[in-house]
Parts: sequence; structure tokens; C-alpha cells
Amino acid sequence: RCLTSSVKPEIQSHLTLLETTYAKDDFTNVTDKIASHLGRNLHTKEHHPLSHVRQRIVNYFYKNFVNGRGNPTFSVYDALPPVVTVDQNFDSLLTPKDHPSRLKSDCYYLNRDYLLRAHMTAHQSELMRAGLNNFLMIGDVYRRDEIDRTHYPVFHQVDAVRLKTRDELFPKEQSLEIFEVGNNTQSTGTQQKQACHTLEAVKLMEHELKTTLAGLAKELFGETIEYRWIDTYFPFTQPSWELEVFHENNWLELLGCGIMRQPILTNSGIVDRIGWAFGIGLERVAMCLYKIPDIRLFWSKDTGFLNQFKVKYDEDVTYRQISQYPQCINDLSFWLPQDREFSSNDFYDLARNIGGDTIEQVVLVDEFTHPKLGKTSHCYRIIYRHMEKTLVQADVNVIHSEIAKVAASTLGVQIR
Ligand code: FA5
Ligand code: MG
Repeated sequence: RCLTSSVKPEIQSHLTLLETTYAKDDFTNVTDKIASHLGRNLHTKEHHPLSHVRQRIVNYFYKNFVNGRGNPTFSVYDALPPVVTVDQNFDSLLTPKDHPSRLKSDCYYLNRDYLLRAHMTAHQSELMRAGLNNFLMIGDVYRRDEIDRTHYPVFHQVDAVRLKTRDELFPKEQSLEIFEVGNNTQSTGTQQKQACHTLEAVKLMEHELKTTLAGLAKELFGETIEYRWIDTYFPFTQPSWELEVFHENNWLELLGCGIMRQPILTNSGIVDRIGWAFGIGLERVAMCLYKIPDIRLFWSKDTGFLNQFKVKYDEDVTYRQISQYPQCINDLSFWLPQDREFSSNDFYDLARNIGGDTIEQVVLVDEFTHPKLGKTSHCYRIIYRHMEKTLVQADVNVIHSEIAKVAASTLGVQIR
């Protein structure tokens, strides 16, 4: 269609996210840039550092909580859609109507009714209503925030809920209860406990919660990690704490947690249980574990970053700075020698010897054996990238042919 000067820019009255259309209003503030992060699902991408951290946390729960038949007690929800209602994100969690966390300046609203979830806690009520008692919720969360090395408007959280009945909490003591007589859910209680709970129940829940989370910190950062508990406030838990760990000379806030406010359970139809909950951010943990210097790197599609994490989820990796210059990618295919041994490592050393600092990665991308000739072929992708300068294809061609020539003469391979 032909554009003429009389065409006015169209003000769109609707926006579409994840195949659903929402009417815009005076609250709409989601930008295209933010919307482009939906569906990336870094937490479930194989070998992504955030996926490794997620797996470490999930496995800790699988290992430490098993039922009588030896099965994991916690179930995992990692595909809950990030568009939620104001009710899910705030009201169902008893967030006061005038609480600053609801402000347009802090959240990405689609309109007055829908927003991109600001925390995974937004899904607590719906999963409890579905009948779950022990579950983990994992996903991307969205917040308008300052911009620096450690803050990005999209990050990832693992949230957990654990609900217990009186019999589960006090299996041996028939005289102990979890609720005070009169079950007063109207009065809010004290910093120490909600009015409706007995002190015994709260103390036992607090003990299990803190032991579990201190154990998680040790699982992630090692047995000797120093940690401390800080009293805090969340609208949805009482009492509430933050867990901080001492890492590289700084106290780092790892997670928030607490005893769930009882009306959240009652509103979900649960009248006979007490619960604890927590929420932990994945980026901070991954940045510490792998020494990743900038939070934006998690969104990188650069294989110089991603391929450093092609390891088992619990292996130690220290991130090495990648070059800011562009990659030059060349493949090399050859038949393996039939009269002697060949190992990929011999080729990696050879490439490294010849290419030196111009080579970022060498990856075996294809391997097949000819059905009739019985010969095996390997294809290696050599990714050239210098730390200090842009490589042009002509320079790379010289190095690449030298690698091919020396491989043929010293490893006995036959270039294809
Ligand atoms: C929450 O989001 C609560 N929903 C956590 C919670 C769940 C408390 C259940 C009680 C019960 P908070 O905003 O503090 O709390 O975030 C929780 C964790 O997410 C933080 O401890 C931190 O690890 C991580 N986090 C928060 N903001 C950021 C950010 N801008 N960048 C990276 N990680 C963040
Ligand atoms: Mg916090």
C-alpha cells in the first residue's frame, strides 16, 4: 500500500500478547521491548545458566522431601503464563489497595485488569485451589526498576508453598493444635505470629522453613557459606524474613519467605492447614555461582556465552569474558583415518595451536559413518573471534586453510 503524507499514525486501541488481545486504557505501559521477552523461557532452555540454577533448586527439593512411597513431595509448575490479573498478583495475596508495589511506575500493566506478573507468588492461590499442598512455581517476572549491572526489568524466580495439617505437623502430640481457639482471622496478631495460629505451630513451621532454606543456601554456595536472617514485611506472610548470604565481602539478599497469612488459605478453600512460602531470584544466584558480571548476558543469543554452559547442571563453571567483536564461522569436514586412532581432542589442540587467540570455540557439529565405505566423517565448526580486533573473512581463510593442511598431514585425516 502506498503511504501518503495525509496518513496519520494510527493509535492502536488493543495490544496482543501470547495470542491474546487486551484493550488498552490509561494504565497500559507495556512496551514492545518488554513484550519481546515473553516466551523466551530462559529457565527451561537446556544448558542455559538460569536453567542449571533452577535444576539445582528443584533437585534439592526432590531429594529432601519424599513421601512414603519414595516419590518427590513437591510438584513443579514452570509453564504458568506471565500475564496475570491484578487479583492474582495483589488482591489474592492481601496486598493493600494503596500499597506502592501496585503503582504504574513499578509494574508493566496491559490495562487496569491485567499485568505482567511482578512475582511468582501471583500463582499461589490458583494452585492451592487446585488442591496442591507442596509445589514450586518457576518463571519470568517483570518489574519497572533501576537499570544497572544487577537489575534488568525481566528476571526469574522460584517460589514455593508447603501446607501442613495438624496431624502432619504434630504426628505424636494429640494435645497440640495449629489454630487458637476462636480461630480469630480478623485480628492481625503480632510481628511474632498471626493471632489465629498457636505459638507451637508457628515455631515448628519456622524451624522447618529456616532449616530448609539454610540447607538450600549451602547446596548452592557450599557448606561453609555464612548466612543471616533479617526480619522483614510482606503483605502475604507473617512473620516474614529475608535470607542473606555473605558472598565476596558483601551481604547478598537471596530470598524472601515467611508463614503464609491464613486468609489466603481460607479464601482458597483450605481450612485445616498452615503454610510456609518463599521466593528466590535465579539471576543473582547464577551471577555469583558462575561469576557472570552483567545481568544482560542471560539474554544473549551469542554462542560464545551460551556454549560455556554446555555442561551438566551441577558442574562448576567460571564464566570467561566474551569478545565484543563479531564471530566468523567456518566449518571443516574430513574423513577420519582408518589406519590409526583419532580423537577430537587432537584436533582441538591442533586448531588452538594454529589459530591461537583468533579461535573462540571449536565444536563437533556432525558425525556420520558411510554405510558402504565404512568410513567416518566429522564436521567441526570453528568460531573465530578475537578479543581485541574485528577479524575479516580473508584473515580467517588463511588460518582456516592452514588448520586443514596441518590436520591432513599430521592427523592423517582426509579433507572433504
Ligand atoms: C518477592 O518477590 C516475594 N514474592 C517473595 C516471597 C515469596 C516472600 C513468598 C514471601 C513468601 P522480593 O521482591 O524481595 O520478594 O524478591 C524476591 C527475590 O527475588 C529477592 O530476594 C531476589 O533474590 C530476587 N529479586 C528481587 N528483585 C530483583 C531484581 N531486580 N533483580 C534480580 N533479582 C531480584
Ligand atoms: Mg526483597
